[in-house]
Amino acid sequence: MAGFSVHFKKPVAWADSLYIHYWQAGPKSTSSVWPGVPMKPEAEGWFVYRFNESSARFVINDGQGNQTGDQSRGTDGWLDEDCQWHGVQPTLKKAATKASPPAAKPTELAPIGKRNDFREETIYFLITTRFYDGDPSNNFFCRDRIQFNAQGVAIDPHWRGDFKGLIQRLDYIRDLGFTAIWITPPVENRSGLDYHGYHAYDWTKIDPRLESPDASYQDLIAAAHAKGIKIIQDVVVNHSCQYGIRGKVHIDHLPIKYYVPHGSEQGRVNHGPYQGHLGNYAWANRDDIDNPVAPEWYRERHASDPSGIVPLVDPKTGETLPKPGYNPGRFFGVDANQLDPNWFHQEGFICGGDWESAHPLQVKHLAGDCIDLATERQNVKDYLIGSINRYLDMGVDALRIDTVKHVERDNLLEYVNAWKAHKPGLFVFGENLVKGYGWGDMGGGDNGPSPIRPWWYTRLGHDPQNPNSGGDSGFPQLDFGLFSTFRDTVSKGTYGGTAQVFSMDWIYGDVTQLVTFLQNHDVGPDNDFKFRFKGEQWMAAAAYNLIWTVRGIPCLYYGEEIEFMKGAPQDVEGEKDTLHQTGRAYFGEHLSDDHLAQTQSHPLYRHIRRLNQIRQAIPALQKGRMDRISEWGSGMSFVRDFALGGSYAVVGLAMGGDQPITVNGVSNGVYRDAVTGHEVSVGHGAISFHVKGNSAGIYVLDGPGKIGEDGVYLR
Ligand SMILES: [Ca+2]
Ligand SMILES: [Ca+2]
Repeated sequence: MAGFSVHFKKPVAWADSLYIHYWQAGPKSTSSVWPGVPMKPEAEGWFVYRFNESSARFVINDGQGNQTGDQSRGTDGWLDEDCQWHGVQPTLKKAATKASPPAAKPTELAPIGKRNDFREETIYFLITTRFYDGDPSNNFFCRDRIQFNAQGVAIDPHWRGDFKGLIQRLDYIRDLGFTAIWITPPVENRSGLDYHGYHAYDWTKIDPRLESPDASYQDLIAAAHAKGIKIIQDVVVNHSCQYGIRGKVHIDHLPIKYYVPHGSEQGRVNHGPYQGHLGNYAWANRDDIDNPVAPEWYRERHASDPSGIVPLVDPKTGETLPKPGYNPGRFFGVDANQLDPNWFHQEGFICGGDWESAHPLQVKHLAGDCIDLATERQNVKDYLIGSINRYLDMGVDALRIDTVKHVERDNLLEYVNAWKAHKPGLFVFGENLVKGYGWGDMGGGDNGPSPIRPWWYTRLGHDPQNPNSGGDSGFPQLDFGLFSTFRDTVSKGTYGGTAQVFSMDWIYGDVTQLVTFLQNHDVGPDNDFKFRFKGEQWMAAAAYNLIWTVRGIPCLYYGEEIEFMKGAPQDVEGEKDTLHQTGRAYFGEHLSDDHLAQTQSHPLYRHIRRLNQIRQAIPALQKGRMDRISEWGSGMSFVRDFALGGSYAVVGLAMGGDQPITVNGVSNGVYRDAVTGHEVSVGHGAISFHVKGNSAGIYVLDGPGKIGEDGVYLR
């Protein structure tokens, strides 16, 4: 009889119904529609589906975010919880053979499919290429900013960390207590400096410099889900790279392999790994643009003349190449007057005065390698929305949208809402970078108008002076307002001024969904807003106490837990800087088997780990409204009240020295401090307690008592 049966042992954390989504099934290559067809339950947690075809490719999923990697099969088989195939049904595993969790047990997590409110998560943000290298064979230098050692050998490839390395260090992130990972855009990029992913060339493909044969994007998603970790994909809607979009639109350039600087000749300049040319050094024909919609002459040269020496006539000027000193703009620049209007805006590049004005900010090109897409056109929407839908189908749990203020709000919400419609319950947040409170027309010394400010994107109204003219848009933002105040508060060893920012919380659609942070790959809380946190360690600890207890979803930037590259510029500054001098340096050495224990013993690592444990256990810290806020520089207190979830906590924070805390007007009952375990009975609406310097008091009504172990700061 034709056909075969697929049996699958459902992991305990998965939902109770399973589906099998298949494609390339049998000679007619039939496929199912996501999430596929239901599987039939068998005994002892097994499920079965019988194919009538001779073979098929498929994934098994629970329709709620858990799924296997891609499978291929043509005979009966049993796939166990570890995704190992067996020809006959394997006997039950003994519990003892399961891998044991690292040192201290991470907080018990509900299965991903049951975690439908993103406020329950905390986020670890990393630049995939700079985190951990699991496969040196996919390493790749960018064309710019190459670091050479004393012998003149290129070292520290920009594309270095990868999915394989990230999979190998998921336990590290989980041990630190994070339940979601925000990764930089994984789609294929093209630029002289594209290791971070923000110069997309093909949204439909994962960049091959991130993947390995046994560590695809799908493998990463599956491995993260198996550990209860959600994946947040970073998405750029606003712009493409300067070469256009593969298969859709080409931007006119000369092949870079014909570029010869003034005073030199072809092959003579030391370009390190790009010696003799400036294209893709790993490809025999040494040119990185393989766009099928490029003109015939370009494609012909892409496939021939590897060294760039056969004379080529520039079709635009009639000049013959290679020619030393010939206009670098023809190789590295973009002619804004020649762009295809079906795909790109036609109003040139952003200049000085445009930064605080909505229209130019939203239709002009951000930079030479960020070309502004015509995001209001249907073909652009279809392409971008459809491309990202595929990753949502693969199991991506949330999206982070880049350069939000460069796309008009209602236009951007079309994208956000389309993705949410495709995957109901999807969490999507945005990056609207502002240095300052960012209240726009609502005051606060802001030079810019509301329609380019974070709060505007969290709302639906159209009155820039009345946030309540519209409800919640469902598109929360990174909290740059709170971040900006850190320059004058925690960076100076005080909470003084923090209450000011919370007094305007009402302008946001839902302030509890903002994503809060101390720093990220672009900014830090210092006078110039551009360095990794420079302050004392205790200041950072006090900052995390604040971020983990006030409203919002905490997000940590990779390495903060060990003060990695403390004080370094977040990005390259001078003409000659390379990544190892910046906050984007490679982190992997701290994650090697030899150094892991040392990394995990850092006081801030222990501190953040405990804050995650505490927040994880107290719903009021995740979702409660903030009330009774009081702040006096060296201390701060407030209530977090999550009435719907029956969770209520009084928080006191102390910076520098010890602080006595008293909060009036609180609920009566027995409170227990999650930090010290200290118990207080309140009968007349006032609670008083003592907090040690740089620690926190987190007094939870009917609380569970002390959570985690004391450290240098929380004690
Ligand atoms: Ca690698
Ligand atoms: Ca734009």
